[in-house]
Amino acid sequence: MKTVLSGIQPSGQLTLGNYIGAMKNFVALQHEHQCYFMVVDLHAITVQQEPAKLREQSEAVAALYLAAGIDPVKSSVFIQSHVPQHAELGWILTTLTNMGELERMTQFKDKSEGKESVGAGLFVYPALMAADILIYNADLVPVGEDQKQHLELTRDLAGRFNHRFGEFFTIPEPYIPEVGARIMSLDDGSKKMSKSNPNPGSYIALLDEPSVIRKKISRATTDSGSDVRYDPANKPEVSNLMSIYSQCSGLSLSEVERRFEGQMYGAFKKELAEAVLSVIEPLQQRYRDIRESGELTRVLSQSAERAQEAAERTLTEVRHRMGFLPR
Ligand code: AQP
Repeated sequence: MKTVLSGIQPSGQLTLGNYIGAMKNFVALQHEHQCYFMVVDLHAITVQQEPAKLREQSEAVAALYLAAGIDPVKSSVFIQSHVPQHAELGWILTTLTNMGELERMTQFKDKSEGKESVGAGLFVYPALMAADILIYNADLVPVGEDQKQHLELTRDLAGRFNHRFGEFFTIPEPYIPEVGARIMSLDDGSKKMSKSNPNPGSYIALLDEPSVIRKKISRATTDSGSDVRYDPANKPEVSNLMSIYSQCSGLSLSEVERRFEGQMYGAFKKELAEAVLSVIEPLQQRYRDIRESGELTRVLSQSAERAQEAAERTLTEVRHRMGFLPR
C-alpha cells in the first residue's frame, strides 16, 4: 500500500479541469492506497483572498471531495491550515531551496506576469507544497500536468535533505493522467482551464447550473474547419473538447473521432454538454446533500487529527536531524 497525497486550492470555484486532472484520480486511487487529500488554503492566500469567500470556498472544496466519491473513512480529507506542521516544514524546506530554482517555476511566471506587485508567498509556495508531500512521506502525488515542475522541485528537496541529514524522506513520484492532464480554457486552446480566470466563460465550474454549462459549451471556441478530429497542434480547441468528451463518456479519443465522423461542431457540442452533465449533475446532487447534512465539520476535524499525528512524527525527526533543541 502506497501513501498518496494531493491538494486543491480554494481559490475559486472548482472547474472541470480540477475534476478531470486531479479529483477523478483521487477517487480511483483511494481503494488501494493510504490517501491524504487537502484543501490547501495556505496556498490560496498566495494571491489575495476575500475572507468570507475563502471560508465558503474551503468548505465547498471539501464537500466536493466527498461528492466526487472520496470516502472519508478510507482517506483523510482535511484543511491544510488545520495541520500547522505543514507551515513549519514549509519554512524549513524554504531554507533548503535556491532562489534560482524558484525563479524557474513557470506557474510563478504565469501568475506574476504583468502584476505590479507580487507577494513573496507566491514565489516560495513550491517549498510549502514540497512540505505537504514530504510530511507524510508520500510515494505518489496525483496532479495535473501544470504541477509537474513543482513535483520535480519536491523530489530535489527531498534528495537534498537526505544528502545533508541522512536518508529520511521518500522521493515521491508524480501520477499524471495520460488524457485530461491539461484541460484547456474554453475560449483559448493555448491556456489551461483555470478557476481564477476572470472570464467565467473560459471554464466549466463543477457547481455551474446545467443551463449555464450548456451555454458555455455552445459558445466554446472551435476553428474554421468542420471535422471532429484529435490534432492538438493544429486543432487545439476541438481536441480539448474531445478530451473532455472522452473523460466524461469513457470513450477513447479514437472512438470519439469515429462517433462524430461527418458531423458538424454544433451536433458534437450538444452531445458534449450532455456527457459533461451526466458526470456533473449527480455530483451536484451529492454536494447539496453533504452541505445540508452538516457532516463536513466532523469529517474535517477527525481527518485533521489523524493527519496531525503523522505530520508531527515526521517533523519531530526532521527537527532532531537538523539540530533543533528538543522541547
Ligand atoms: N486545466 C486543468 N487540467 C487538468 N488538471 C488541472 N488542475 C488544475 N487545472 C487543471 C489540477 O487540479 C489540481 C488542483 O489545482 P490547484 O487548485 O491546486 O491549483 P492550480 O493548478 O493552479 O489550478 P487552477 O484551477 O488553475 O487554480 P488557480 O486559478 O487558483 O491557480 C492540481 O493537481 C492541478 O494540476
